[in-house]
Amino acid sequence: MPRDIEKQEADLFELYADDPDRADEVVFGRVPHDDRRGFLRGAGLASMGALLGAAIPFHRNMPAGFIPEALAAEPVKIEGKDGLTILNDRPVNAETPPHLLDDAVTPTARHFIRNNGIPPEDTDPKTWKLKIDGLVNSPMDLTIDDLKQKFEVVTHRLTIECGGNGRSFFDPPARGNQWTLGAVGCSEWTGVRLADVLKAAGVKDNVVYTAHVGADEHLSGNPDKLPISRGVPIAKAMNPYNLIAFGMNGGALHPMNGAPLRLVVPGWPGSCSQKWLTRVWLRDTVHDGPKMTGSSYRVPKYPVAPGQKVPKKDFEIIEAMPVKSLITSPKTGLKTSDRTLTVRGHAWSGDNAVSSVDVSIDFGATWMKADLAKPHNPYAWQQWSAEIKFPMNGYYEVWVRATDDAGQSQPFAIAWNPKGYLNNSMHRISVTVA
Ligand SMILES: Nc1nc2c(c(=O)[nH]1)N[C@H]1C(S)=C(S)[C@@H](COP(=O)(O)O)O[C@H]1N2
Ligand SMILES: [Mo]
Repeated sequence: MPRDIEKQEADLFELYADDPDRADEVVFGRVPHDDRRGFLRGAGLASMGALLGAAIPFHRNMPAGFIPEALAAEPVKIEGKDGLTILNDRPVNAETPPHLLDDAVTPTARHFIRNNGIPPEDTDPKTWKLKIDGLVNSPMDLTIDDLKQKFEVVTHRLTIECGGNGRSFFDPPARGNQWTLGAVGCSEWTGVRLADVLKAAGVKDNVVYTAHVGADEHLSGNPDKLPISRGVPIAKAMNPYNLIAFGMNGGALHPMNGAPLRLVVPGWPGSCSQKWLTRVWLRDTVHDGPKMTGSSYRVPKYPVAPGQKVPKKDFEIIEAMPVKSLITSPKTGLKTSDRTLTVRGHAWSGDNAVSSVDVSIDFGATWMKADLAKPHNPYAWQQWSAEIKFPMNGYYEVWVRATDDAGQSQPFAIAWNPKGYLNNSMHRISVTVA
């Protein structure tokens, strides 16, 4: 058994959450390159027992590959969410199909969910506390009312994209949530500027990095473990578009999107935007909390071939997200008798703005410019549209490619990396004209 799997065995709960197939393999001992699974015995039986919290008297009657009801995914309906595709229910992870992301401002019901742990139960905004500490002149303990009274309240449209969006297209595959296209959204967030709060606390000269802490629980239930705690270099933290947000689209934050308080650090991997925020800690070193080190939210410093093994020391932390675009209308698979078609969607690029969007209906041989709107504010995704004329009936693909103001454009092929991050290859849809 490879060593990394052995290590994972220690935390089967996490493995079931992260990669049910692999967990299944560990427990049932599937024969490699074979769909038959072994019987539940030995280490597999012990692991399953540990997972269920009890011995299994009739385990001999359990069919091979059987997932006990206690672990089986129940049909999930997430209150206040609509049309999302659920990738995992412990922890909850759900993405939005592209055609449901058509609005310039992503409705709360359509904003994706990426959870690494179990959201807190007590989320009363009246008693919620945020601590600002570490290398500051005056550490602060703030309620949400304090934030509203002491600092300017602002509203911005801010794009949040998970670093692993697009992972499902990796070949060889990468472990983790198999996001397709919809781990991205641009809601309208209301809050106070992180920079204003940090300035009020007095940032010491030797601060290098922030460290973000939330109130969600580690999947193991161990209260001493955080599911995730990431941070950003202090220069990025002071960007005026980072918000400590208590409002989403004119209402409250959705419980799965961090209610009652979260960070929104747009342009960088969504993981920087700590939900259920309880603490921002300033440090004189690059933060080393859970999911900051190893290969989490890190990519090789140099291009690697698909499947290539990369030593951990050659990974670097992902900073700005790459230029990307989506076709949100029509939905892929359109059958139409009309030779004229309007296609539209959004485009965004990390810390940059998008300067042009092009579409192709001939597999990239020729491109035409789409109309592109300016961002509503920095870090808001930009709307584009194009009117296409198909020369004759038949099967077409519409491809879209955005270019940002730094001259960076989207590739067709995926720049493969071991954990499946930063897939900004072009989005395409199929259209049949008949
Ligand atoms: N406390 C906490 N904050 C978190 C996470 C989490 O698991 N716990 N997930 C992060 C990741 S990986 C992403 S992509 C974004 C997703 O934000 P959303 O769920 O509101 O869409 O939240 C980030 N903030
Ligand atoms: Mo993420």
